[in-house]
Amino acid sequence: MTDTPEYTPPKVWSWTKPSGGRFENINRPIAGATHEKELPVGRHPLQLYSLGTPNGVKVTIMLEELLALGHKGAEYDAWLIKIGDGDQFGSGFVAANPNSKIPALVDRSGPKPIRVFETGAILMYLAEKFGEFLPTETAARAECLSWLFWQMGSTPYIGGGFGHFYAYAPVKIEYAIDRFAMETKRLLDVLDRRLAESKYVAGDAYTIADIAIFPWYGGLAKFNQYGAAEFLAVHEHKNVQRWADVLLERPAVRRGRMVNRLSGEPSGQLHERHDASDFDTKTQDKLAAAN
Ligand SMILES: N[C@@H](CCC(=O)N[C@@H](CS)C(=O)NCC(=O)O)C(=O)O
Repeated sequence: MTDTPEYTPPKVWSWTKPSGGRFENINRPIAGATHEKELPVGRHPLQLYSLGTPNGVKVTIMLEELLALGHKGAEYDAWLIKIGDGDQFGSGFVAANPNSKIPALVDRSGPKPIRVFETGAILMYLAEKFGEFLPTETAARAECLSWLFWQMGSTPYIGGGFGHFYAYAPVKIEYAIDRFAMETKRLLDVLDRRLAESKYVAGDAYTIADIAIFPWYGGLAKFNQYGAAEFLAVHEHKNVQRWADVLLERPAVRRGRMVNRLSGEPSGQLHERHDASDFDTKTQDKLAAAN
């Protein structure tokens, strides 16, 4: 292991200097709003405030899947929350999600708006509201929820652990990268072994477990997330590769990946979605051609 300077933690930690790294401007040790800003509200029953990160994409895939099944009540406005600019600390967003993280969903279909935050909760809420992608039989439901919460619990080790120290931290710390690369490889192996036994994560049916897991593990397997595909040898996880290919065939998965996306091919970026036709007319390539 390479040497890193010794650090002796003080008795009581205090916020004396910026943390460094790619997200230092938004990292802070306190919650709550930093400024007054109402959230916009569109015409659809569901209002989504998000960004096209793996967590954001879980919800847009789910909504596009529900719409593909004909659930008109799943029509949604997807508003862009630029976390790099601190939009998640506006008062309206904090009212929708006191944790100041995208995505946040507000269901305005009933007499009173209902806020839902945390992607596991959002996926369950939508699955139960529309009666889709969450089995009702006891054993199948338990399997689906087990994998859904496996994703929710495991992914911070990938994003906040591996991704942070491999790609974003201001220094490369061998101990931290090894620690989280080990865990990320182990998690990929957990998923790979599961997918050796069944077509989808929770069994024969496509569920919210696949929808939650795909943006993270599919991102590593197929989209060189964190520039780490070679480092993590993701091609070795053959069952994850097979499953990710199957999901990528789904039109709703492809559409969901485009919504609120700010990077990649202009034709794959739909910054905001307010109508199904926006996929044909408002992607960044179309908007540039029209100007
Ligand atoms: N456990 C949360 C995680 C959400 C999350 O980490 N969102 C990130 C983007 S992927 C975020 O909003 N970060 C902004 C910040 O940390 O200030 C969920 O599943 O909804």
